[in-house]
Amino acid sequence: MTGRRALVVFACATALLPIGAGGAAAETGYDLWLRYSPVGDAPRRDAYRLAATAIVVTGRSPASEATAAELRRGLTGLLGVDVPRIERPRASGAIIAGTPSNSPLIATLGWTDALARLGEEGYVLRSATVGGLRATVIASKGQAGAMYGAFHFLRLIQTGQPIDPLDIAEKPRLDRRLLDHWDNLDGSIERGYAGRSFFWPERVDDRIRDYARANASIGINGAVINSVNANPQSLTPPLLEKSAAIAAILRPYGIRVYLAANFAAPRMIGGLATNDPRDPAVARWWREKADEIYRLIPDFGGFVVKANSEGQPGPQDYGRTHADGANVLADAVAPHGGVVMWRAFVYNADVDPDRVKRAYAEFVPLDGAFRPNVFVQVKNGPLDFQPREPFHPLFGAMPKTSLVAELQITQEYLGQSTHLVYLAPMWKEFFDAETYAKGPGSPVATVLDGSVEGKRQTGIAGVANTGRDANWTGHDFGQANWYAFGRLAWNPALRAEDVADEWIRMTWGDAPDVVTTIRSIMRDSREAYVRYTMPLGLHHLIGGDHYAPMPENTDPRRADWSAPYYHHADATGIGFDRTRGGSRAVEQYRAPLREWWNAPATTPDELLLWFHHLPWDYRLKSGRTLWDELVFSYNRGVDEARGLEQRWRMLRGKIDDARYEAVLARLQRQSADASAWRDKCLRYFERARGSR
Ligand code: GCV
Repeated sequence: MTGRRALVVFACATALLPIGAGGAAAETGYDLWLRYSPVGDAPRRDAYRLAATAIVVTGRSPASEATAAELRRGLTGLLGVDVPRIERPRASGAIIAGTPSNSPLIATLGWTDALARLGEEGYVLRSATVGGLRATVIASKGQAGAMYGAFHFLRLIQTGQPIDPLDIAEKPRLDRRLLDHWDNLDGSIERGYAGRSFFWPERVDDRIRDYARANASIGINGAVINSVNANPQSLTPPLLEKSAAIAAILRPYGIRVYLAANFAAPRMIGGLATNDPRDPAVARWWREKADEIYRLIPDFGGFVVKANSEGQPGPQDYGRTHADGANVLADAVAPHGGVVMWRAFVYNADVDPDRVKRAYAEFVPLDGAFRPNVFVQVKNGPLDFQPREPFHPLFGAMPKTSLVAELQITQEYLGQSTHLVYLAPMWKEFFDAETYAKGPGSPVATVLDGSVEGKRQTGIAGVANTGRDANWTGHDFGQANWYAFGRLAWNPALRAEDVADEWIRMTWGDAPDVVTTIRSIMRDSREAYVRYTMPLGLHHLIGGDHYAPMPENTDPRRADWSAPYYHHADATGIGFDRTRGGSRAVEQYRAPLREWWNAPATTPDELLLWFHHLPWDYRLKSGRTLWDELVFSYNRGVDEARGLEQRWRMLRGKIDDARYEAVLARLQRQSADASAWRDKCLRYFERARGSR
């Protein structure tokens, strides 16, 4: 990855195209938010140059080398002068980065105890006098923390912040911050919209290092490199060696490899007669497999498992529970410090009357039955990554079990890599949702970070949207969702607008009108998407490849893959009755939510049809009838989609033409799609309404 400036310095032309008509050098998007383009404001740049004259990283480990290289690349690109790496500060303005153990200068500062409190990944960024000279110290107990601090320092310059004086201390709120790649071993990607996998071509792909840099810059520390619909071959020796080669590239950047495991691997690749988790031969097989993996990948993170879900094998095939299944793998990796992330995305082989109740029903009774190194991995909502869902009722309902939240960065149900939808507001809605697990003041974020239930192991996983497309994510704005996921995984309390602001300045430049316009587009995009696709709590009005509107879709394979299963639109009304008079799904939430959501009047409009089947003439808080409100929402969404496109057009000539045109083309398609969604859904519902 090279910034515009770095093109000159490092003579590497991967990311830039010839100058376009707009005057700005065209960009491919490959550099993501690490473009390091020169600071334009001369007085500010001069101040930065005085405060950053040289880099002092004395460590020689691969992690230290990577940190030093990034500082050099970043500072040289941003400041437009060579910022050399030296052994000792000779003048003021040294950037000293490292740990007390690999930097004698940092060791003498007396910060060791304070750094220990911030942990291996926490860091301080502080202006200090070192050997009588003014310097900036980036210090951590661990090498990963020093690297995160270096990226933070670069981000300050990238976003135009002051760097002298500095006194910043940070540590992540969640321990395991993973990207889950649904990458298949044949190089295809399930729900991938940005080209093929860079993990599973024949040879180890060069871009993995740049992927690692990008992840380290936002604090991602784990990657599940194969799909949860796991091919058992991933656990065979040749592919484990390939995983080990990938792990070696990721390791200096503080990223551990995890693998999705197929529960039937003992039979399918081990030649055993059973996969029964209570069978000693099965337990031995998993132990030996774990030992083999750790010989190749000493810092292997662990297994992610999708079991008894969508046709995947699992412990229930043998009359055992999810805890039995998770524990046999957990025991295998425990001696090596590994973990198991056991997914709660389950729904019955026989279709339930209300599919969203299934995970809670299966997992709550198992609270306390999982080994300490098991996480139960729970999607943000109880259905499946819809544009809007209530939070999953398992959050706050398993106090004795470590939970990992699974978010989806790839926009399977949100316009894929064609629609511009900034997902941070949706994730914030999830983090901030009150669970009432311990009364008021127990939002999902406090369940996740362990504070509300006293949990020590924490984590979050995002289903990645990356592929081999030049710009990694297909849509240039898909990058924003990757970025925002990492930043919010580090600290769920960050504001979506602030994260957007950072990303825009680093990715598109800091001209005020560019920042303001893009920020407003991003801010409005998710709600617009909800309005023109599935407003008022509607969900799953879709089928096929999960892109186009299909409210009529009836899937012969399963009723709960159909749209009418969820919307129940007919002459009497529309919506899924999940109240006590209906499926009783409200009972899975704590009081007072279950009371509020049991009655339409106390259910927020955004979730109305998730919880209620209401007559068409039901009157909403707006004073409009339900039908009129639906029409109003769809029309408003269409107008807003057009508004995104119109605002983008104001940026012509202000950003590089290549990315301008690429985004414009997608926004045009998005406007057209928004109208198609409205027209199809309203026509369908109108017919249902009239079928009295
Ligand atoms: C990996 C949804 C997706 C599937 C995905 C599944 C899951 O159903 O459509 O592609 O499979 O979720 O999360 O396991």
